[in-house]
Amino acid sequence: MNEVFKGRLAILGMGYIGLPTAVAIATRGIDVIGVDVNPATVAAVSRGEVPFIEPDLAVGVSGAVAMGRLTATTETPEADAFIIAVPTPFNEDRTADLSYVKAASEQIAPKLKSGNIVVLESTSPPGTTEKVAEWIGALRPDLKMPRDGENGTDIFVAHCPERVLPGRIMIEIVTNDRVVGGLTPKCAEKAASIYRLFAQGEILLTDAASAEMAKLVENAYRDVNIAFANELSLISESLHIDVWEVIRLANRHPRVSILSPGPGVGGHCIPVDPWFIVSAVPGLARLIRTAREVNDHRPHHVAEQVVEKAKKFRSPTIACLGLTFKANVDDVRESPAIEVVGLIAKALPDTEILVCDPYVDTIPKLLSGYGNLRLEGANQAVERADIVVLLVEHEPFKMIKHTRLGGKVVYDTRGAWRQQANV
Ligand code: SAJ
Repeated sequence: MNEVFKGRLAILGMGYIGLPTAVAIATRGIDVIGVDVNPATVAAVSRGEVPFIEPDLAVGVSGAVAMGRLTATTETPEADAFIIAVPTPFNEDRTADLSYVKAASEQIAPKLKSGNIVVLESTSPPGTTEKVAEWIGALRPDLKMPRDGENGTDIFVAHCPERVLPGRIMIEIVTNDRVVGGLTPKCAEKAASIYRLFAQGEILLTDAASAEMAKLVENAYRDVNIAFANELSLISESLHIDVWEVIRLANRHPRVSILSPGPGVGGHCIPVDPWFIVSAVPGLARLIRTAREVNDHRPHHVAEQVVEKAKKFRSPTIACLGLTFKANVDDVRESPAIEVVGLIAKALPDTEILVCDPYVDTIPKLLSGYGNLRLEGANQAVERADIVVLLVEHEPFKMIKHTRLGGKVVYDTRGAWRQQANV
């Protein structure tokens, strides 16, 4: 009981989750081998560099590599434990695309020895951890894989969903509670021994399917709550009431805590994970589906509002502030801000649109087809614009003085400037 892992550990996927996890474990004195299919990522990690921005990660990676505890390779090595931290995007029909998880399981299979631990961290629909064991078992009939109600196994397979918030990953990876769901109780216990190395939060042991579902539920919960705020925004707009004031007041009730409306819900998790629940039980997940639809509609609504405002000008210049999926990160995956900009650019092909983001230095691929878009510094863009649309509340944008917005039409989709003045 309360065993702590010793040995060599391989992590498949050197992305937003795999790399911070590698650092957390390597800095506890364990040899960690990071595996990635992308040679550029492997080269960057081997140099002690991080191919994306996340506070405090760069210093962690360079330290772990300098200590010789973290190495990276494209070839899956032999190890005592394997963590799978690869993406689980969705297919066109919004079912989970498990091809990366399957590929990782099949890469691990030939390297396994009796007593090894395999942990799936990727967010996955219920039943995926069991599939990992099946995929491995199919390639390694010589190994006994864990089965419910059966004693003894050669390989311990478990799910430990990542739960860290981009922008706070290096803090939350240590402080968050961890849910560890095993295919058998012994699998959960073995997998927990890895997280005991660095987790200061509680480690909650359960079965694999409950762990899979708990993770999906966490993100669906947030999605439903953001949808509520977004719906309030629509309702307030039509009633000519300030939604931010309504939320501020309602949130003074001891049991009310409404989230913030915005231009939509982005990132690689919240717009994706609730669909894994919907696709598992389409007839039952009505609220979860509706929340997804409400949030997916937001960029369209925001773009329509901007187009309406533009009609009041003969030849307006529009500044769109923010391209990433949320504030203070450089991640543009599933970014509603990009969708809004694209919709405006399409609807107003003759209008000059200036886009700015301190974390983005080239026009994202999704927007490259629009000739009326230009990347610009925020100061110049605000200066030149007739209409200023705040899409992401990055810190530097929040600092823009309201006096500089005077005389312009301002559309603050995040409510970030309303504390300054009634803009
Ligand atoms: N958003 C709003 N209004 C809000 C809060 C967020 O519009 O009040 C928007 C954001 O701007 C962004 C999107 O929602 O576009 C998602 O941002 P987020 O900060 O809520 O979440 P993520 O995607 O960065 O991280 C989430 C987290 N899940 C929960 O908080 C339940 C994180 O803990 C998970 O580990 C992560 O998903 C994941 O990887 O699953």
